[in-house]
This record gives sequence, structure tokens and C-alpha cells, in this order.
Amino acid sequence: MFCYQCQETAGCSGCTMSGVCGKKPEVANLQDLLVYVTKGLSAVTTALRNDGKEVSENINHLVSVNLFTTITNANFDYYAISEKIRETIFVKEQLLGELSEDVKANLPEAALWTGTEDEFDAKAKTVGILSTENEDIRSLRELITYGLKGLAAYSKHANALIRDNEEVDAFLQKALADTLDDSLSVDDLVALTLEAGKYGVAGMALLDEANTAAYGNPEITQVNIGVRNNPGILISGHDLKDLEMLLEQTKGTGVDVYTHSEMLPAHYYPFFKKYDNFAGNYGNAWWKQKEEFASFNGPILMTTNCIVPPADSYKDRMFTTGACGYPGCKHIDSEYGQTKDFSEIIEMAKKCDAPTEIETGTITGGFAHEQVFALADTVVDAVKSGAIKKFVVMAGCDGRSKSRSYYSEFAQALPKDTVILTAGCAKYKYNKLDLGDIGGIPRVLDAGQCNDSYSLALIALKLKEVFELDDVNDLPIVYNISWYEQKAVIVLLALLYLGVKNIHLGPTLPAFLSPNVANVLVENFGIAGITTVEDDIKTLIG
Ligand code: FS2
Ligand code: SF4
Repeated sequence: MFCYQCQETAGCSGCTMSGVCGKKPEVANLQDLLVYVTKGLSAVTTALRNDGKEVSENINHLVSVNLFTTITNANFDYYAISEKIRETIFVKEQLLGELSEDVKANLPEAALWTGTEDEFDAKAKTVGILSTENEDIRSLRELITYGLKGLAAYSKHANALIRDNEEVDAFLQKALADTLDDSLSVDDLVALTLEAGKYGVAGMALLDEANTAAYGNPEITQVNIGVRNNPGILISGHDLKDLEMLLEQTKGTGVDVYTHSEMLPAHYYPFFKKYDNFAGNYGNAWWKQKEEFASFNGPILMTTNCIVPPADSYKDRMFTTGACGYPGCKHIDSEYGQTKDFSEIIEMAKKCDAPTEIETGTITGGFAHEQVFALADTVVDAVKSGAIKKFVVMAGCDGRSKSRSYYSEFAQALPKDTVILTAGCAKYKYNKLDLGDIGGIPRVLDAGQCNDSYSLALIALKLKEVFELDDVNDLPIVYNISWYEQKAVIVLLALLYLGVKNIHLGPTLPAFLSPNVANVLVENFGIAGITTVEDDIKTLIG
């Protein structure tokens, strides 16, 4: 195996024996094959579109789910991945029949390869990351592929709410196919990387529209972090449609529902407030789940990443749905638009003890675009009066490396006239610290999940308009972003597309950036790593 797609990759260079995330070599290899056949399918769908033919939503969904399946900590299930490869080859074979022999002759090998299950392992070993020899081409192909994985994840959530964007899907598949094209130069791939950022904005806008149309605009909300006496179900991940189905099915059963990690922002949506059994948020970011899932006592539903390989003490209480999976954990699913049957989880919950309390109090969030726009006058006045000197975007991911304590320390060391804008599970490094407020505006404004970084971009663009500036970089906003997995890659590419410069990215720069590709990002966009809290405060705040 060779995998270097996430921030925790072994030795900051690549996992080769087994994943730091817990991914076994045979699963890592099979994920490479799933990416390969999905790229092959995408070359076929791109050829069909070029030929004026339509590609069905089902196929677009298959491409997105396949990519999502290979995101860090999403799916560890060899047989589920193998099944997706089989399905993808089957669909691709059917579509190939719609293309002329001339067009087929120009397709890449991935589009034409077919094999049975007994051939998957051997083939997988030949199609991994290292099969691209030139390190800059490899770096750009992987940077693009990881961005597309993030885009696919956001599309998949929108698809669950019956929202599709054919333009986004067509780009995603064309760009996947382009990563197989040996005729593309480094410059071509750099241009494709930036184009991916443009579609990253479109993908996040699609999901934002889907979420807010279904559940209303997030509003300032205090979320309870203690527990009640009823048995509970803990729901983690990002899929709000899954939460809606779970809340509907648990109504009146005596079972409470708690959010975990990236599901916390669901509390900010008006729609979910009508459920009396929507009890609060339990725990912290994904990487603490071993202790927190054990003390929760009830069943856990993982709707997406990030899964930590479960301990035996709660493995039989952990369920998966959607793109994620773990061997030995029951997977519950349905077709798009159909209801998932969570009755088994609810029945299990009834027999479990109530959660053990691990903390008490509340946390405040809900500062997505409409809520911040509603406060625009107060915010603008605070900037004009000098009460707020700077906004610091600290969106992104949390993770288990000790070096990430930097982000808690950085948040605490910021001058009192700065406001943190956050989104994603990165927030858990500082959302329980008492950082106070500035004239009633909390110093940590949480917009929501990682995809809600879109809100932060809209807020920046709104401030640019209000202050009549030509360049978003002239705003008093600085960026100190933490990353872990591939959704952060599409968020980063989206920010670059919007013209944001001088983003600091940590705790380490991606291992998949070759020195030359890293230089392109440094020279054109001023991307930098992090150093010490003291020095970075000086650099960013002055
Ligand atoms: Fe956090 Fe994991 Fe949100 Fe990532 S819970 S690192 O999936 O996308 O953020
Ligand atoms: Fe290693 Fe990250 Fe890949 Fe897991 S996802 S195998 S930790 S690089």
C-alpha cells in the first residue's frame, strides 16, 4: 500500500505498512482500485457527454459515493469496497456499448479494464499513487483527486436532499478523467487544480442551498453538552438527512438523540428544534471517539467519516450508513429519496443505559451567512470603531496529533479585539474555552460543518462589499486553517479560487505536495505553514 492523502500520514510522507488511520493494506489497495475504475467510468461518461449524450443522475451518484468511500476514515470494509468496484465495472461496460469504436480506441486503459473479484487484489497493486512516476504530475493528480473527493462528499449530501447539479458532476468526472491523461502538462494540471476550486464553491453552494431549503437558515443557538436520563442514540458525521430520519423515527419512543463531532451544527437549524428528544451534543471531535463512544452507553450511527476503528466494548453498538462502513458493524441504507429503517438501532437503544455525563454546560453556534448578515450593522460598527481589529478564520479539521494543541494556544493567545470565524471539527480546539465577547459578539463564531466554510467565504465577500474594497485580501481577515482529510482540500482550493491569499495551513503541509507544486502555491498564493504561536500571532495579527 501507499497512501499519503491525509495530514496524519506516517512520518509526514506516506503510510506503507498500514494506515495510521487503521486502514489495512488490502483495504488501501482496493480503495486505489475503486478510484481507478471510477476514473475509468468518468472517462466514459465524459466521452458520452462530449458526444451529446445524457448521463443519468444514478451514475453521477455512483461516482460521488465511490470517491466519498475512499476519503480518510470513511470506509474500512473490504467487501463493501469490492462490491462497489464490481458495480462500477458493470455500469461502465454497459455505457461503453453506447460509444463508437473510434471513441473507445482513444479511451484510457482504466476505462477499458475489466476484471473479476479474484483479479482485484493483483490489479489494485498496479494502479496506486506511485504508478505515476513524475513526482510533480503525481502530486498534481493527487491534489486534484483529493479535492474531487471532497467535492464528491458535499455533492453526495446534497443528493441525499434530492439536489443535483449536472454541471458540477460533469466537471468532477471530466477532471477525474483528466488525471489519467498523460498528455497533460504540469501547467495544464495547475489550471485544472484552480478550476476544481471554482467547482468547489459551486458544490458547497449546492449543499448550502439544499440544507437551508430543507432545514432553514442556521441561527444563534446554545447547545447543551450535558446529558439527560433517557437512553440515547449518538449520531456522528455530516449527513443531515440521516439525522432527520432518525429524529422522525425516535419521536415518542423515550429515546433521546445526541449529536457528535461534525453533527453538532444540526442544532443550529430551526427545523430540528421541534424534536423534544433532540437532547444535545455529546463529546468532541472525531478522534476522541474511543473513550466517548464507550461512555455514551447507547448505539452510535456513523453517517460519514471520521470513523476510528472501534473498540470491542462498543463495536456491536456502532452502525454505519451511506458511504461509510466498518467490518463487523451493521450497515443500514436505502435508495436515494427512500427512508432508511433505523428501528434496529432504536430497539437497541431502549435496552441501553443512559449516557454517562462527561461534561456540562452549553456551547454557542449558528453563525452561518444569514445570521451574520442579520448582525452586519453591529459587526461593521465594531470594525469601524476599532472594537474588532481582525477576524481570524480558523476553519478546518481537528486531529489527534499533539502538535494540534497549537490551535488551542493560538486561540487563547489572540488579542481580545480579534474574532475567530470557524467551521468544521477544528472548532473543538477552542469552542469550549471562555474567550468572551466583543460588545455582545462572541469571539468564536461557528458557522457549522466543514462545508459551511462556504458561509465564511460569503461573509468575507459581504464585508468586502460593505467596506467598498476591490480585493478580498484588503479586509482585516487572516487565515490560519487546520486540515486533516480531503474535504479540507476542496475548501482550500475554493478559497484560492475566490482569490484569498496568504493562507496559513497546518499543522503540517500536505505530504502529497512535491517541492515544485508547493512552490507554485507559495509563489502564487502566499500559502505558508505554521511556526510557533508567538511568531504566528506576530505575522498574522501584527
Ligand atoms: Fe472532521 Fe472528519 Fe468535516 Fe472532516 S469529522 S476531519 O470528516 O470533514 O471535518
Ligand atoms: Fe495513512 Fe491517512 Fe492514508 Fe490513512 S488516509 S492510510 S492515515 S495517509
